[in-house]
Amino acid sequence: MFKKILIANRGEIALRIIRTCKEMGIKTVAVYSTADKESLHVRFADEAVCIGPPPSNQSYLEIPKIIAAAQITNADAIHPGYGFLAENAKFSEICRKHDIKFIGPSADMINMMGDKATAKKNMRKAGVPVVPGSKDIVKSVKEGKKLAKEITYPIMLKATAGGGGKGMRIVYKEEEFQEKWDSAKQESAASFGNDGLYMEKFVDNPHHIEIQIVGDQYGKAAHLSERDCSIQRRHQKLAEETPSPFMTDELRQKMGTAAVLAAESIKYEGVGTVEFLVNDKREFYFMEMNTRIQVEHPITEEVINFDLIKEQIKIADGAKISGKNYLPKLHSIECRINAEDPYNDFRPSPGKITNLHIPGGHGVRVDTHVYTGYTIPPNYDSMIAKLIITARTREEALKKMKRALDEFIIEGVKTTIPFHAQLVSDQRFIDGNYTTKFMETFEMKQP
Ligand code: MV4
Repeated sequence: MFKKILIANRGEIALRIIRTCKEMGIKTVAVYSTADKESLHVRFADEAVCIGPPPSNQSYLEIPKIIAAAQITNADAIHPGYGFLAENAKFSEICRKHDIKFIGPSADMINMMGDKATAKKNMRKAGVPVVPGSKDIVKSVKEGKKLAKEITYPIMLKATAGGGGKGMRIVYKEEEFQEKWDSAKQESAASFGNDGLYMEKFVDNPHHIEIQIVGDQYGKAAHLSERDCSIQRRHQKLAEETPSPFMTDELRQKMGTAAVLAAESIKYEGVGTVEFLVNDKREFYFMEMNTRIQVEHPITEEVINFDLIKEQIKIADGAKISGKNYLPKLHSIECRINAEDPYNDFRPSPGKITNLHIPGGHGVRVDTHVYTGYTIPPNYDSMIAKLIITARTREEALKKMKRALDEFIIEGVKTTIPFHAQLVSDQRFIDGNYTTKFMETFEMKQP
């Protein structure tokens, strides 16, 4: 087993990884920018190395500095967390070349899943349901128009190097094909340095349901059931839950099997998430595969009583997985608490937390790195805490979530707590009757 793991990340996920490492008797190394000098991940790691000034591209994204930090502290593995370098194939490869175990997939695996058209081709070959569309990148407008006619409009153009909605366009009729093609290519080239586009039949009003999978180095994979991530705003997840209120036992069995098939077909190693679009007829289609631990992993941990970070570290160290699939025994909901103002278009609100009270009680978990007196730097993602509520039923979980949100005190900055309090009081949400379109018609009631 690893003796010392460097966590190439910050915030709540760095703390989350340090916690599991401590329980496993593994030493930890934190890396931090000067903006994070007073962060808890620095405080609770066994060692800490300053890797530069606040901007991410001069600190948390600086591969040479992170490798150097691992070398001077003699770390034998690096955990990338999520975001930053978690899905950076070059980083995975450079770790391998320096004989430092990257706790995540190989560079080839990251590249394969990072190229969306290639990922889809592999999934289709493996027999995983995919949205009807182009077999690969669309080479010209002429080819695109011909294919669009076959699969019928509306269609979606998507950036192969994309994800998270960038470089994506819906084309409703042939007349607008050229203009949508040009703008998707332009945005994709600007965002990813790659303007390759593929095409899919547009799935209207979909649910975003993802399946957690684990795979070991011996080609075995298993699933840990679903997370419904449909509550999103501008492709940012706001809240997630498991089980999905839209799920049925039959659909879970089919999606779980498809996700395991996806993982085993590419010999996926580590923890990963297979994202699906699900339409109102409960037909599901492969969307993307994420090769990292995700922000929302705690709700899965809570309903199957499992430490996913521990599993990830053990797999990286060569452990075999049991191969057992896990079904949810409880209900868990996560609200992402961001330092943003929900009454002002969710604009970021960094600054000093002058007073903090964290809710507690049965079934309440808060994953956070903030504390009273902590100053939220403006340089990074605005998420400051995850409030995870677990109960026997969805109804109980919703009541407990409302109570916990009302008890959650964060003063000195604006937060999205009032948004979540209104979300869990919204009849459509309470009825479990929502899709990815929910936020388009959600209005914050003024205080
Ligand atoms: C789609 C789609 C409808 N039809 N593909 C959004 C980002 C990326 N994950 C893929 N996305 C979508 N792909 C087809 N063929 C609708 C979306 C989509 C979406 C998907 C999941 C969660 C939120 C979303 C918000 C807008 C669009």
